[in-house]
Amino acid sequence: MTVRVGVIGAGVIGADHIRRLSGGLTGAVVVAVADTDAERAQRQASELPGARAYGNGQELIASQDVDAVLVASPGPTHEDDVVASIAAGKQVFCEKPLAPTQAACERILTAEMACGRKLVQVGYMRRYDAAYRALKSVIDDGTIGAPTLIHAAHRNPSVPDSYTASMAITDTAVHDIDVTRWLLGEEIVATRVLRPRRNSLAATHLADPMILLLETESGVLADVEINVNAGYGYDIRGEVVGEKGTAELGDASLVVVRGDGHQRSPVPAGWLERFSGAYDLELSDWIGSVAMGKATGPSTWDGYAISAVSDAAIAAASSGERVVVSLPERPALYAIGPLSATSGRQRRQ
Ligand code: ISE
Repeated sequence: MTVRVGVIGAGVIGADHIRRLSGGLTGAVVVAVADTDAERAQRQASELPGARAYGNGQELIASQDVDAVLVASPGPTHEDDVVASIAAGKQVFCEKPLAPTQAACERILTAEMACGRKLVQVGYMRRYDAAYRALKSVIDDGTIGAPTLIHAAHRNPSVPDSYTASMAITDTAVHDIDVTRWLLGEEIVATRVLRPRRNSLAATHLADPMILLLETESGVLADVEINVNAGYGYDIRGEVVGEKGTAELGDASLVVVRGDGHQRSPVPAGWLERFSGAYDLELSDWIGSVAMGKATGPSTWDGYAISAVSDAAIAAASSGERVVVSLPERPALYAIGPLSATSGRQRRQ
């Protein structure tokens, strides 16, 4: 079966997903492109044999020519298109965040639970990254013993002028929130935001960098540097400290150059470069899940649980206090199955 995909949002990540689905990946064809910028939608569609441009996502979702939907529009617009895809009974890949607030994610969760089957995969691609999978494997096999601490850094070289202060949490830190939950197989119960001296090179409306503290069910503490004006490159760090040892993400560069008394290795320029392999694998996984008729990977529950933490982190950033995360029990529809590379480990006893 070749999955006929409709893509909503032809911006940077949407165009990259179209390129992947139309180029190297097998099993899918992009037959429709929607964007609020009609010219951009038309330009993308014109480069895809037989594809059609749409002015909005709702028409694309309703099209009989579309088997599955990929939502890559800005986060605040995700909810309507994901809910419409669920109502149409179509599997949908939604770029992160599922939605920028817990309330919006709850409406998606309610719609999918009413439908009675999982149709949504959320684009938390780090679960498909080879380095993060190797890190998770070391934790899961007990090599370092029970985790106690995580030290992480999420550094962007810069961000566009459209990047708002809250996006440091709802658009950037959400990856670290998800990967902490996934690596440890448990939820985050409280958070705090610490602010160092502000980076004078950051845009005046951004309080950058920050330290996001995440406290998990079993008491693990994760400290995450969120730094979106690092300048030198796109640098993702992660070290898990266990009772018997530590495990750390390896260096992202593939080469070390030595000469004239120095050695140097390149730092990725951005997230598309650093996580290229992960994007391929997550989309390939999604296409396979559509062909099988069963959504896998990061679910609506993951998107909802992450939004609960990001809402709490936004409150913590404002108050400077520790904020408890408000999260109900995980519904049966989203029970964690056997250990898998993307669903997370059984809850830590
Ligand atoms: C962007 O939307 C991403 O998802 C990147 O992975 C993240 O590093 C960046 O900060 C976000 O703006």
